Amino acid sequence: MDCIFCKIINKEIPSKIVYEDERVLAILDISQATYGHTLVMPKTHAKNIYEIKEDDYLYLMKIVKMLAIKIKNNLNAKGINIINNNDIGAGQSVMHYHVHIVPRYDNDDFKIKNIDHSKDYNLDEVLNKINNKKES
Ligand code: DGP
Repeated sequence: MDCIFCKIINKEIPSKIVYEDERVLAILDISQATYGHTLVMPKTHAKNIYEIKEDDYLYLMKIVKMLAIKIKNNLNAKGINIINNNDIGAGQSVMHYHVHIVPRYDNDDFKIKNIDHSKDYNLDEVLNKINNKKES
């Protein structure tokens, strides 16, 4: 399979390994958006959150929690963002499920833009659509 993360998992491509066990690999992200930016991925290939087996997902998130605490403490981060992009439309560029652990520091230049659109939407309509209910 032509998957760059599978090649990293199989050690065909080198990486800086933060953590490894039989089910999960965590490596330093090549981009280092912030100091210590880490990617956590399942060893069994799955494209995204829709495809990953629930059991693999739950195990992986346990490791994400453990590493988030370790990274925050040992790198003296001010905080941690946990990010997972699914589909090109959400910014996913590598089609092997992964979670970004992004440690945050003062003036680190990392941005998540969140604009308040609450006045633009009917929240009951949103709820009905999410739950596939007809409007009353
Ligand atoms: P995303 O856009 O959520 O699919 O994130 C993919 C990330 O993978 C991106 O931050 C850069 C990182 N990345 C891509 N190729 C490599 C690689 O060969 N090695 C490492 N360590 N990271 C990579």
